[in-house]
Amino acid sequence: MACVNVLLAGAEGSGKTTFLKTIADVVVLSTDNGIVDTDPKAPAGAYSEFGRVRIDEAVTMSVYSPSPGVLDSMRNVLAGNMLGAVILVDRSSEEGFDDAQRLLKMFRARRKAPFVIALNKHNASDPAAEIAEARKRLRLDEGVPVILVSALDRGSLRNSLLALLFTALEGADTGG
Ligand SMILES: Nc1nc2c(ncn2[C@@H]2O[C@H](COP(=O)(O)OP(=O)(O)OP(=O)(O)O)[C@@H](O)[C@H]2O)c(=O)[nH]1
Ligand SMILES: [Mg+2]
Repeated sequence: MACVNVLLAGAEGSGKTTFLKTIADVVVLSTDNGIVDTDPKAPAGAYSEFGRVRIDEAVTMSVYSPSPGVLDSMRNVLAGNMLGAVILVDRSSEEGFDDAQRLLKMFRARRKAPFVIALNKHNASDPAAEIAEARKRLRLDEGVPVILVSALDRGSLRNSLLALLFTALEGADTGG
């Protein structure tokens, strides 16, 4: 059984906690006061949410979602054995894209780790336009997958994790 680490990053209110609660078998919240059951309302101060997702018989993913303050250190800690990141974007607010842009900048600066964009709270009536707009606004390279998700829909979240897995495997194949 392979277990890979994944970073789930997203601005405040983008849906990280909901994402984890929907897809993970177990979700815990780690704070300075120890590990406690997760709560949808984030506590004050630094914390990290963690969930384990069984993809199939062969692969389990450990998904870490740190609070913004600890994102930087968390990424360093995980850099050695992190598969990549799912960057969750709240599509419904103007700030959602700005926040995502900031995260992307920080992420790209550090390491060429693969990532995918998970577009949450989108308008499902025109998926192609949603994806095209996100690509343009986030200035994404061709190879970066954009997945439309709902943090309440397990299947869509699974798709985003699978997209990251495939992207990382492609990168490994080509040495990139
Ligand atoms: N309808 C709908 N609501 C969502 C979805 N994802 C998140 N929400 C709602 O958006 C709000 C914020 O979601 P959270 O999961 O708490 O977001 P978060 O990223 O953990 O936020 P912080 O912990 O504050 O950074 C909650 O009220 C959720 O119920 C979604 O896919 N669809
Ligand atoms: Mg949260």
